[in-house]
Amino acid sequence: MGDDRVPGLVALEAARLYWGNDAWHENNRGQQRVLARSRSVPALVPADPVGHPLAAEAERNGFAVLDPGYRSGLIEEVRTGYEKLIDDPSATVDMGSRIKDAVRYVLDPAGRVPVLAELLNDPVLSVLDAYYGGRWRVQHVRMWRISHLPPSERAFHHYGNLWHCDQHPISTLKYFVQISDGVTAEGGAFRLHPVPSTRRLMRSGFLGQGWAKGPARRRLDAPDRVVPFVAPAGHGAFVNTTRCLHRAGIPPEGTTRGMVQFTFVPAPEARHLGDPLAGLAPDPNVAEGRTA
Ligand SMILES: O=C(O)CCC(=O)C(=O)O
Repeated sequence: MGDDRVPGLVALEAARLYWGNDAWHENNRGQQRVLARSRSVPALVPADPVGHPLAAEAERNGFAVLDPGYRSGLIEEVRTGYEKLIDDPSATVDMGSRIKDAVRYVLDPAGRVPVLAELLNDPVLSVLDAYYGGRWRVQHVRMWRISHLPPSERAFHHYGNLWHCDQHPISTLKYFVQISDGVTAEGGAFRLHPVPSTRRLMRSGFLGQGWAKGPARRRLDAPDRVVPFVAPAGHGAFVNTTRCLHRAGIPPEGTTRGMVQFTFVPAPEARHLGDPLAGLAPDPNVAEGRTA
């Protein structure tokens, strides 16, 4: 194992210094080209004016928070679907890496809760159209619940509770929809470092999965740098989880936090104007025996 790991770790350290994230070269430069090509000839002109500034913000800082103005009752319907399923063992899978039920995913949430499709309303679609020049597709939809972790478990990986960057291509964009009410920065809020702060941390001692030395160690949880997603239920956040260090907060004892997440990737053709979730297969990575 040692022989394989050394070049891997060297390449990863080089990516941290050069790109300021944990993705490999082809996932950075190659995907910059993909995005530049698809934006150069937009396939669709976003119908909603909210799209361009938020897409520009997502490009610059790696994230953009929006209130998509969902119709009255939509989030309650999503939450009803979530609450009906989340304690049903035949509809969920526990995927914690040490305490299995620390994180529980709904199997095929888009199929079981069809109202999730309405979360991709015009303002959301307009951000995606602006970001991808109209050429994108949904890779998967996830819905999960995270639970409290006792202090003795918090240094271990359970469900993205340690600071990390994903290793997806940098053209991947995720859209998180807050479905729990009362999420706080001290509690279970998802949180992130904007791209400029992530780059500084990567270049000043970030070592991976919550580990850091030197200046990065002091700065990882600095309240003036960390952006907590504390918007009320029904707000959304576009996040480039490859370019932004991020982690889940730990919900206070006796509480849990739910989330819906859509993952988007570039597509060769313009998106069709129908339901973007039509024909979407269940996510193969949400399955028994896998970990979050
Ligand atoms: O806030 C969470 O539940 C963790 C999300 C996360 O780390 C991810 O989607 O990569």
